[in-house]
Amino acid sequence: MTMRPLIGSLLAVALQTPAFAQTPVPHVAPHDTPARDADRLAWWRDARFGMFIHWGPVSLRGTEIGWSRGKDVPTAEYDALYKQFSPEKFDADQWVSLAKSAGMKYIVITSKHHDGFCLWDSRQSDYNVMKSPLGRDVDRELSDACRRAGVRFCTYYSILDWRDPNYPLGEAPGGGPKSRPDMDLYVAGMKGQLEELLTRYGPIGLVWFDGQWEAPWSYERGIDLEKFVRSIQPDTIINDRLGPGKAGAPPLGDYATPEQTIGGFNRDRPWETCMTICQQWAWKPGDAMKSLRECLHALVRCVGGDGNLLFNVGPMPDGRIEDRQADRLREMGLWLEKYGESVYATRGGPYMPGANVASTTRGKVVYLHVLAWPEGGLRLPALGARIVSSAVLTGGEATVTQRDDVLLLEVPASDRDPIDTIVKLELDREGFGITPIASDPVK
Ligand code: JFZ
Repeated sequence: MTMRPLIGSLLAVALQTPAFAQTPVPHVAPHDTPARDADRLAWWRDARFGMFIHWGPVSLRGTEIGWSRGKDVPTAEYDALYKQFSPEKFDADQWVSLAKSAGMKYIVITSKHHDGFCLWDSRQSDYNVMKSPLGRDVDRELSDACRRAGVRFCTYYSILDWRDPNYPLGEAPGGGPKSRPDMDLYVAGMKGQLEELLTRYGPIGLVWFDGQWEAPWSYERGIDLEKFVRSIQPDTIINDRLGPGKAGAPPLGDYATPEQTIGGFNRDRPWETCMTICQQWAWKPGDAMKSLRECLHALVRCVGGDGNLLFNVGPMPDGRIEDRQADRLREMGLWLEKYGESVYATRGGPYMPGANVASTTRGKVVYLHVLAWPEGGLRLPALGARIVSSAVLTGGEATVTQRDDVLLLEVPASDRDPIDTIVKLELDREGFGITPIASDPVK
């Protein structure tokens, strides 16, 4: 079963005529004015923290989605898993409730990963969840649950498709080039699927493209895809994985996507680290899971760098998110309930993340996140602003002095939080206006 191209292309194939003239997609500049771009990203910048969900029939095997096809799991076996996919405990409201209790403001689900399986009722391809024993539209239920809860629904979509015969490449030993690929038909089918996702599931917060790196795809195709998405939902945010980069050409999409690593401090190009709470993107029994310290430090270092964190869970084959992952997320949510003012709707800096410190700012407030304490207290380069007052959000007292060009921060050991001591500084000016400062300790 391959993706059915748009009707026009089918007619063209049937009539052996040049591709049937599709309704021209209105030209929409991929990047509007900077103000328009900033407006589109505003909710996302303030949100700072999202849930990534990698799920599909592969959860039945506990191996990696897409990448284990034709490797850990023989291709034919992998592609037949959907016939056993019956996650009877799938409850979208439970997933959304967990995301909210974690303090996550948006959810991105793998509507279609590299293996081509669709988690929605796609008319373009029968290889979809409606043909599995579950027989329910996961994107429908999740998007509705998100809307009920005030969480943004977002979709991951893989440009490559190692299963679809029209996509030239496959990812499997011996699965190499397909016998009769047709990229034009493939792209027509892809646009048909994106049109389904962008017209039937309400406002889409963002489209998280992926699978843009293989030879059949190009920067130019990425530009075309960005225009296509914007022509349907101009307010949808799009990440940078629309296509490979191109020397001398502007980056694609609205933001960069460092993967499994904290992005560098950058206030100009928006960015979001995507990271797994365990090791694997899709569920794996017994997979090593990050400690609360690792999870919170990832979040604080992202926001301190003026970026977002898209944190991934992999639901089990029965549809549940395993308890230990859910518990870790709830621990993060409890921390955010107490200290979220130092994360949400802040910008990174003025101290750039370093070994011991990250910082965020909003208005005339700067939040110092002290993640480790050097001997003798913390000595940072001076802020170049007067400190009107200070308080330790995590409890206790701090002594903050600025002399010459050194800011000295002392908090008694008994008042230091083992994960993150947050010191709130009120300044005499906007923190965002202070030139970013390296936070390496000053002698
Ligand atoms: C991609 C996916 O392949 C991965 O499964 C997951 O969805 C992640 C969020 O995004 O990660 C990649 C992308 C490219 C390579 C490896 C992993 N690569 O080129 O080797």
